[in-house]
Amino acid sequence: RTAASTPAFPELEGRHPCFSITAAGHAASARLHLPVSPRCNIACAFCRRDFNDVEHRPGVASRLIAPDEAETIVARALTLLPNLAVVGIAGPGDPLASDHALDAFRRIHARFPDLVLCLSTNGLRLPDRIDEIVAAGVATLTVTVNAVDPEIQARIAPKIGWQGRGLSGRAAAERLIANQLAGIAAAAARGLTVKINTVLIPEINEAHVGEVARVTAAAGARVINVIPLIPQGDLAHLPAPGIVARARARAAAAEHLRVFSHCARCRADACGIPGVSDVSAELWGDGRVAE
Ligand code: CLF
Ligand code: SF4
Repeated sequence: RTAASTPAFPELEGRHPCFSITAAGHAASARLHLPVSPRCNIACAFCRRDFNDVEHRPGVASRLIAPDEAETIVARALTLLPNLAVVGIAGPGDPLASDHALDAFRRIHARFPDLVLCLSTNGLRLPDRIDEIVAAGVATLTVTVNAVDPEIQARIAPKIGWQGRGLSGRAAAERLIANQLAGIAAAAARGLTVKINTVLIPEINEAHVGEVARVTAAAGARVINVIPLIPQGDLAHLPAPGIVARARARAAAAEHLRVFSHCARCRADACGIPGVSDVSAELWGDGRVAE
């Protein structure tokens, strides 16, 4: 076996579609996203959260669910998907900006201890919530880090809310990056497997992805997922990154971290194997068009 085909995480290969580096491992298990997190605490320029049944992208769900609905929905998903292995929370807002996600995870972990719990966050609240995250049973963590240079980051998320007040520009970027890196280190030290999601944004961070990988690897991340920008919101004027820019960014990242390359840019209420199968229309009962 070459290094490229050796699973990076033998304990997760075939048990987590987003931490399985091989295509076979990726397709062996399904994940459910619970759209339980109503708010966000930062303002990414490309973000456009919405509730609808038709768009297949992050930030979108048919409806918000309450934490006490989570167990019933997981039980129903298990009847639809015998290979369900992962329950993730990735929106529609940030899962650490309110208590809903950790409340839902605690309930699921108590009733279904064999499911892998997966949290995806912008990382602003990671350092101060890491104990709660571990106590809730979360095993895999994704932190979206789009820049480790405050000048670049300030163009991507110009504002954040921190400790009851708003920060903007360079001050916001410095706080976010510092918390992301401290949070990654704390999570890695507590035994979580940490993945980085980096949105590849033409003209802003396309030459910076290798540096993101280098710095986050040093902090304790194990794998990176380079996600092409969906041009929308305040970045609607930018092009989607082309195949050359994607390949270049992934090659630069690969110098420092394993690269996950099967990302399907999932909805916040997706259910199935990312990019392969989707039973969310049956699960949510909304007649939604499948992926
Ligand atoms: Fe969901 Fe994200 Fe966990 Fe996977 S999705 S919270 S790590 S269980 Fe996966 Fe979907 Fe890409 Fe996310 S394919 S958008 S990387
Ligand atoms: Fe949107 Fe996520 Fe950014 Fe919050 S962290 S603004 S939900 S993309």
